[in-house]
Amino acid sequence: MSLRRQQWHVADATQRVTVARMPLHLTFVTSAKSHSDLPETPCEVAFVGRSNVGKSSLINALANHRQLAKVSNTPGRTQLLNLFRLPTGGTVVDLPGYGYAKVPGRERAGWRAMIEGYLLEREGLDLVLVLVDGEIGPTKLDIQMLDWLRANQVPHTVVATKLDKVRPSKLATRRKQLAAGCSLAEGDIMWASAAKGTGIEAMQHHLIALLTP
Ligand SMILES: Nc1nc2c(ncn2[C@@H]2O[C@H](COP(=O)(O)OP(=O)(O)OP(=O)(O)O)[C@@H](O)[C@H]2O)c(=O)[nH]1
Ligand SMILES: [Mg+2]
Repeated sequence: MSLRRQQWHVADATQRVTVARMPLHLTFVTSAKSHSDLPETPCEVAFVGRSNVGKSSLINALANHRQLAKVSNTPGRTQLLNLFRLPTGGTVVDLPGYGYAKVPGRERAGWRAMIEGYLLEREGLDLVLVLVDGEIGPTKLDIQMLDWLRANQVPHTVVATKLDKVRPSKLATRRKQLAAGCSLAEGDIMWASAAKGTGIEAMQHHLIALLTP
């Protein structure tokens, strides 16, 4: 199956602008406890972030498919490495979230080994998208994750989620604060709302380019 390029017109007061909409035609492949159990990939993008930050929802929005990755109000819903594949062979991995207080210490250590092993050893991993809640900003654990990725030279980009929850009057300040909290420039951060679809097209284009071997 080839990638379908969908087009539609957004009418604007003065002109017609053509916007290319390219959902990621992802299909679920497998869930695994360890990166060593995942199939090989030519190129991969992983989604990492606090539990409940919106990783699975963002994957669904990018795929334009509501139930591809499991979404839940209960934090800790995603507990394995979940791998999805594009028709071109590129893959996306939804990682279990961190920072869920009710998880016992033993399980947290298991999570750490699973995620760190994956991030350090996964062949074909091109980019890690670090999701940070756009309304709340980076938590201590988000900053630890960013520091760890920098220290280990793992390529990553920050995506601020739940843009729809930020009041428009507060947005300019939130953008500045969130970037400063992540020690990044405002322009380095992608903002998105899985709920409203804002920012999704830009991410689709970026990811399709990255995930086409
Ligand atoms: N308002 C709003 N809510 C969102 C958005 N994205 C996700 N949510 C909600 O946030 C909650 C958690 O979403 P998930 O996508 O399951 O979060 P996750 O990061 O995959 O969570 P874990 O699997 O526990 O790590 C759900 O109730 C979603 O409906 C968004 O863009 N806007
Ligand atoms: Mg999830």
